Amino acid sequence: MKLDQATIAKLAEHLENCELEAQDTHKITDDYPDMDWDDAYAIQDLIRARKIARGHKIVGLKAGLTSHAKMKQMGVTEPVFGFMADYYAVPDAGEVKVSELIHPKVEPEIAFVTKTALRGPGCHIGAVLAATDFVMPGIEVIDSRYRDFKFDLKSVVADNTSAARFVIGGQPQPVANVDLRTVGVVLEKNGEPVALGAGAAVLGHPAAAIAMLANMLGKRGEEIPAGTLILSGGITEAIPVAAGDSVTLRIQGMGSTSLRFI
Ligand code: 0L1
Ligand code: MG
Repeated sequence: MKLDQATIAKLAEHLENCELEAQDTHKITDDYPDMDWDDAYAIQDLIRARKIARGHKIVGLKAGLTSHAKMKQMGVTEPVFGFMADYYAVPDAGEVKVSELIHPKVEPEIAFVTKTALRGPGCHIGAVLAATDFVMPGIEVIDSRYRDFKFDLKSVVADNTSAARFVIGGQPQPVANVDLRTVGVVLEKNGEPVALGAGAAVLGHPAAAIAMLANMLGKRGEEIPAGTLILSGGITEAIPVAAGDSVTLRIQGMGSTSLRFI
C-alpha cells in the first residue's frame, strides 16, 4: 500500500460525503497518483464500515466493468467489485429522487441470489450455477461521484464502483430454466427500447462474473455467503436518466422490473 491510514480515512470521508450530499469531485488519483489497488479497496472498505457504523446494512455485492467491450475500453482485464447498502434498494416500480444523485445512469443486469457460499480461488461457472438459488432482472443506477464520469479505475474502486441505487424484480427463475448466455435483454426508457443485449455480453456468461468476484474475494480471504444478492454487471452501455424518466428492464423468461426518476 502507498497511502497511510489517515489519508485513506480522509479520502473515504470525502468520497462518502460527495455521495451523501450529491456533490461531484475530481478524481482522487489527481492528488494521489501513486495509490495502488489495495489503497483503492481500503478506501471502499472504509466507506462500507462508515455506513455500517451508522446502522446501515450491506444488502448485496456488485461486479462492475464485466462486459468485454467495457473492459477493453478501460484497458483492464479484471472486473471491479463493490457493495450495495440498504438505502440503495428501490422497491419494484418505485421512485428514485434525482435530487439525491449527481448524474445517474442505468445499467441492465442479471441479479443472482446464492443458496450456498462461494469461495475462490478456483471458483468457476459450474460452481456458481450449483450455488445459485435464483436469477432475476436488476437495474443498477450508477452515479460516479467524479465530475462528468471522468475517472480512472483506482478512483472508481475507491468510490464503490459508482454504486448508488438498484431495483430487482420480475419472475425469479432457477438457473436450470434459462440459458443465461442467450437470454435476451431489453432496456426501455419512457416506453422506447434504448439498449438491447444478451447475457453473453457479460464475460461470455454472467455466472463467470460471479465466479470472478468469488475469486477476487478469495484473494482477500473472503467468500460470498449463502443468501447474497449480486448484480453481475451491465449487459449494455449505461444509459443517462433525468427527472421524469421511467425505465423498464425486460429479460426473456424472467419478466420485468422498473423504476421512475422524480
Ligand atoms: O457497475 C458498473 O459496471 C460501473 C462500474 C464503474 C464505472 C462507471 O461508473 O461506469
Ligand atoms: Mg453495474
